[in-house]
Amino acid sequence: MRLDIFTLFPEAFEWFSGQRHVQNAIREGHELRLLNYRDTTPLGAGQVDDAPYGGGAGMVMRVDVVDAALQHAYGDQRAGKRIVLLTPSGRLFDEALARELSEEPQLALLCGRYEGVDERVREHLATDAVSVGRYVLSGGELAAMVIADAVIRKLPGALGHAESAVEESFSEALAGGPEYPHYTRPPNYRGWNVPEVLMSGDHEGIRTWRLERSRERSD
Ligand code: 6GU
Repeated sequence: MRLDIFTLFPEAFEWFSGQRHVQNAIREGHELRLLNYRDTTPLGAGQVDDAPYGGGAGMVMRVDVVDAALQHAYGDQRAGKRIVLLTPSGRLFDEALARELSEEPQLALLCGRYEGVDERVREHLATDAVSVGRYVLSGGELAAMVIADAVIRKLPGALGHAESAVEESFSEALAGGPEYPHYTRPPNYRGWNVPEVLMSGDHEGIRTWRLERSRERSD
């Protein structure tokens, strides 16, 4: 996959880019690019926003600035690329959408800032509008990291062998449900005990217990 994140704050992604699974994915041939709208703005002095028509507080990201960034990255080869605008009013992100996006050869995440992004970006430039929850963040960067993380985990080779096997068995054995609870040593801490069955060596019993706990959590 080529994953492009368009943002005014590429430095916000430094920690994220260094994560093990991200580095693994890059080693496997996937690409992660951070593109700063300011580097390709057609306006003078690095301008990217403007006052809203109709008045009101705050500034709005300009459609020509976003279009220029896409043009710089893709030229006229935009057809068929998944271009996702991050916005609190978008479709709620979930595991199914993470899976779907992970299967795209090309994925662009458009981060907005300020009061918002000119609506014509959503209407004419983006293929999708996605939100990571029903609350308002100050910009799309944290949302982009949430989405990029969930998507990159699904790329072949991103997780170590052990992790990916575990991940697979979760989704199969648990029918897409949430994880079961985990415990490690000590078996008794301040009177808080690890469930007996997990230390019993009864593999069938453990499997059943985990499945039940996972089911309880999806209610
Ligand atoms: Cl994608 N962006 C912003 N700014 N806030 C959000 C969001 C996105 N998803 C939930 N809140």
